[in-house]
Amino acid sequence: SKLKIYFCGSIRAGRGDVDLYGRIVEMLGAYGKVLTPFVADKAVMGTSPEEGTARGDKEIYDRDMELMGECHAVVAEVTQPSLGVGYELGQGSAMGKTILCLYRPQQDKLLSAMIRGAEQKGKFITRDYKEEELPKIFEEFFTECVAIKHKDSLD
Ligand code: 6IA
Repeated sequence: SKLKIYFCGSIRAGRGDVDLYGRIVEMLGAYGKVLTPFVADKAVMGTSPEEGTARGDKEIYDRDMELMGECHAVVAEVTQPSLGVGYELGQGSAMGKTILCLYRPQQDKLLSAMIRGAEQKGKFITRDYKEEELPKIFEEFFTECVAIKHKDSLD
């Protein structure tokens, strides 16, 4: 079976990074199955009335928590602060998931201490990055942190 990856990115908190999410999801595809492709779907704005009715919030929450329970690894782009992403990271951490947070340093801003301060070697990692560094960061994360724990899930 294939490694299952839960990708987190801002939806209702703002879609400014959605194109980047798309490139990340594509890169993650080399390591496993991304359970949350909708995070990178440009058609999903999170704010349109149709999205509010087509799928109730409780349904979204229940489904996402089920997927979180199933995954082997969590990757989150945390530059655009999002309540949903912060919540997912807290839940994933409580479930013992191996987590990588990706942050693009911004002038006059600091990443939440509840993310940066959650650091646990090999288990909850935050990386400051530039996009061109992502292939190396993913290679390290999946070989050094995830593969060791989920040898049998890797192809
Ligand atoms: O608070 P935010 O909306 O920024 O939270 C974003 C995070 O919550 C993402 O990482 C998602 O995993 C999750 N999330 C938030 N909204 C949705 C959602 N909306 N569907 C699935 N996961 C969500 C409806 C889209 C639907 C019409 C296809």
